[in-house]
Amino acid sequence: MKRRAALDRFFITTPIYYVNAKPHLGHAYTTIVADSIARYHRLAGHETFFLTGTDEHGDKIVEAAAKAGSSPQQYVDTISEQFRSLLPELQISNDDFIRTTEERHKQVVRDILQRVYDAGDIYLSEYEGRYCTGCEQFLTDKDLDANGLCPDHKVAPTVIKEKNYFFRMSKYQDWLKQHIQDNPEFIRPEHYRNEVLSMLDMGVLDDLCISRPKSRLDWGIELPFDSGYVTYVWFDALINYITGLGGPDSENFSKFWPRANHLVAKDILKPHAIFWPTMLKAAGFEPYQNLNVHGYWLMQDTKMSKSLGNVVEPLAMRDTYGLDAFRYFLLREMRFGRDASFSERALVGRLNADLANDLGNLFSRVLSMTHKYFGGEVPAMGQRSHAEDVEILDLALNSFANYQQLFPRFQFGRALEALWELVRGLNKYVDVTAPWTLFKNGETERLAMVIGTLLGLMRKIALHIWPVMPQTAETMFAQLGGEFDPSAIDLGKEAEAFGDFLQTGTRLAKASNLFPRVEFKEVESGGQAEPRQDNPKKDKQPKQPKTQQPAPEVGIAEFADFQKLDLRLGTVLSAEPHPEADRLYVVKIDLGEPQPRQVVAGLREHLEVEFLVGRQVVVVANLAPRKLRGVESQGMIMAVKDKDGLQLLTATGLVENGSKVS
Ligand code: ME8
Repeated sequence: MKRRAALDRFFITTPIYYVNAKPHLGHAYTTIVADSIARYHRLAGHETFFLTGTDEHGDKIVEAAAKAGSSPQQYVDTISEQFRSLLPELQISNDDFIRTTEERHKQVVRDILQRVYDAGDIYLSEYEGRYCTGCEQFLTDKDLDANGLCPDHKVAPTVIKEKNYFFRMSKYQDWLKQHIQDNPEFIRPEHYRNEVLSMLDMGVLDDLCISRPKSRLDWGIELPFDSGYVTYVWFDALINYITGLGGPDSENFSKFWPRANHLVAKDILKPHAIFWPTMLKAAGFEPYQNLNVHGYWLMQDTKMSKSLGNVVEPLAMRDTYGLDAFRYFLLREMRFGRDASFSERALVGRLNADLANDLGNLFSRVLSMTHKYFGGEVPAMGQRSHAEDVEILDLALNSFANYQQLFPRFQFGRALEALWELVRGLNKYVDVTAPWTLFKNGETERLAMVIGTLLGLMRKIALHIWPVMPQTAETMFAQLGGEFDPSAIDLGKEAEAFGDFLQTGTRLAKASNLFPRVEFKEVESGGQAEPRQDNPKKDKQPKQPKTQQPAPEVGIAEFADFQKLDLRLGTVLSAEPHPEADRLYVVKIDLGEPQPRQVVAGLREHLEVEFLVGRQVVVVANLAPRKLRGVESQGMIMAVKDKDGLQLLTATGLVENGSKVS
């Protein structure tokens, strides 16, 4: 096979994930997006480097290791391996996997710290601030919610006062603002760029505390200029993007850095959009090319996160629905940059509509017709004489052009939609040209034209979906009698020149059902899909969240109706998981009565035990007792929900337990 010369280069990174819990769908999503974009660039002929890895220093890791009863090193080795071993399971084609505890990384961090120190941009000072271990960041008033808690982790930050080293980040504020203004694509999509610009407009950027005294934390990279301190985990972690290329003096760094594309979710916008470019500038490097920011996968309106525990297991999804269907769904369903709710029902819907009906059907019907009418060989095509043949080529030209415009700009949903216009167009083309009638009427030349056009365009569809569904694309290529060799393909040319349809006489494989339909069954706890027939691991099916019921109509409540309600404040004493229902807690509340009240509450997907215990909540105290999955509930905790998740109702200050709401 002839190889193309590399026309361009591309460097894509995922965040390096904290090893304080095992990977979930959120991590899988970012990594699958990075993989798809890396594959796309490889097909486009670009020399591509794809880096992922794990972030292994900091308080958060030390805490998690202590909880697990291991040493930090043992702990990070175990969890990092869980992240690494997930990659082949999801067909991730990364070129390297970086761990921040590796020696190669420690050296690069020290080298860069020294450069910034020598440039005079690091100084020692006393500092007092509020630190959130979950975020591994000091938080300001603006960062906290109305209750003074970290909005992501729902905990009050710890006040810390100590002498530390600081990076003169404020010095680069004007430069950064100018850089963002001059480079509209530097942070994308645009609303995140605007968010960063308004952060920069809000006031003077604080200098960044970049050290931790060893007396408090010694799990980190020692500062090269003071052995009493280790490096702040974010300063250490961001530098992985340079270590992964081989360090600042490596050939790969000079080759790939100008095309560096970071991919992150909005939770880590600030470190990537503000800390990182200013650190690079101070160390004497160019900024990265683009920061690509996506939204959150939500579970019932709450961010899916390891600290909240409301996570979906990527491997369970793969086992139930097949890897490519899962990958396709993630890219098709989330509008890049916006939040999306994860639902297995929607996944099943997509699988059946787009994959089984549209794509799978096209392949199986065209392949079986080729076998029936031409003995399974690609027929010789004559002249294109009919309007519908020209129209379908026009549609194909448009569809591929749109796809190639949108995909590299991270607009995956729209890119796939553009491709599916062609898939659906080809199914229609089959219906309109009716090959079975052409066969019956002996119109062999016309039949060859129709089948040849279909096969040729199906091959092009297969190669365009390879970035998202590599296994499926390779199977399709095999069915079309060829082998998929990404290095021999020039995606740009494929979209314009249609002279390279399948070679006459190529033998095709027998048609097989690429995507069997999946039934979605309503069960008590929501819905569950019947697994694919080829799935050996049925027992791994995850539970589906309950679908939302329509809100009951709200009528007028007379004052007397309201008076019937006995709402009281009480402190949560304990919250235990319900033995029979994984969404419920059995909560004990001090309502100022001789005995604590027992309330069964559906808060488990939203709030942690640590968050609940000690908190004052509003309880409907005169609700008739009832049993929920076998456990008696003597009231109801009041909560409120919006797009950002669920919050508990409480008073603005502490009140005596049992106080009545009026
Ligand atoms: O922040 N929806 O690591 P992390 C979408 N170590 N994506 C999600 C998600 C969700 N609900 N939950 C997690 C860190 N992610 C640092 C990064 S980089 C120099 C250091 C994905 O383990 C998403 O990519 O908390 C998010 O940015 C990342 O996991 C956070 O991973």
